[in-house]
Amino acid sequence: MSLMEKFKNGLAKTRANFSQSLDNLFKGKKIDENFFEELEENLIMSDVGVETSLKIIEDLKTEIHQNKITEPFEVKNLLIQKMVNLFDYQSMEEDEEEIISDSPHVILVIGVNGSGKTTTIGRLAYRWRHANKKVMMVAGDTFRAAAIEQLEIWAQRVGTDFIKQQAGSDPSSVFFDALKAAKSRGVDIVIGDTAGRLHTKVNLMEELKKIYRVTGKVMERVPQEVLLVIDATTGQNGLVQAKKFSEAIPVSGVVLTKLDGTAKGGIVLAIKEQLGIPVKYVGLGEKMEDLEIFDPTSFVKALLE
Ligand SMILES: Nc1nc2c(ncn2[C@@H]2O[C@H](COP(=O)(O)OP(=O)(O)O)[C@@H](O)[C@H]2O)c(=O)[nH]1
Ligand SMILES: [Mg+2]
Repeated sequence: MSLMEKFKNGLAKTRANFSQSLDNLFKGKKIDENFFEELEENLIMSDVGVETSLKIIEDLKTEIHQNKITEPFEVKNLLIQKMVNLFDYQSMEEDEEEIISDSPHVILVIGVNGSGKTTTIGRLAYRWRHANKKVMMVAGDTFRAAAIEQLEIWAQRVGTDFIKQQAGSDPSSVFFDALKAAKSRGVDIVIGDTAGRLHTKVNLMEELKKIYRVTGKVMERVPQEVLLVIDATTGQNGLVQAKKFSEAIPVSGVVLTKLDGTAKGGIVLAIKEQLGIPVKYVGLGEKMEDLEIFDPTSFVKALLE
């Protein structure tokens, strides 16, 4: 199945909501203020976000004027183009290859409870195992015993190394041990879980900073990747929470989970605009294989075409 087909399947709900209402608009008779108002409303309803929607509309107006476009159906391709252009980055397919020459490659996974961190770690590990990489998972969410057990089950399923300590222990000490072990065992990729309890608690943010520092010390460089996991179904609210995390440590990419469960896939565009962080992976279902590299063109086309 092509990436676009996978996106189409996973985005069934969003597509039903988003593209159908837009399609009606594009079948209309003329491009007037009403047309733009409806388009704006549709974008905002789809969680694209107010600012981002306004920016898209403004750009569209300019281009429609410049290109003397008069038929609503012609706006559709223009809109697709605008949306793709919002992501001024390449998908990370190539980056993923580079990782191989750079081991142990450390990936920290952060975000609020329930966003899908542990599931994402399991799926990332699964991807890497398929590429014949030696993977280690680190049980850095020491706040709850259940979190450690949940990750251990993933480690067994996927077949990775697994480093844990008792519940309640200092997460940076778990990372310290894990990273030392990763170096001596020749691990290619270390994927670390972290706690996600109440993002407003200062000590959680301090904890993340400490993990970041400890990694720097043991590896003599900061983590190559800090992935912030956001639950797409929480919409604009999820974005506000995510901002707090990205203030604590530098985030290199977003993993947007549960896109299959929301009718508002536009959140992908809002993330880039509001957080300025590239979306690197998206979760499109509950299975082990349902984590995909995010590719802007396939994504936007799957959404609208
Ligand atoms: N439908 C769907 N469910 C997901 C996805 N990613 C995670 N989940 C579910 O979200 C719930 C919370 O995930 P978990 O990894 O435990 O979140 P954590 O608290 O951040 O570690 C679990 O029931 C997962 O199965 C996804 O992409 N799609
Ligand atoms: Mg978890």
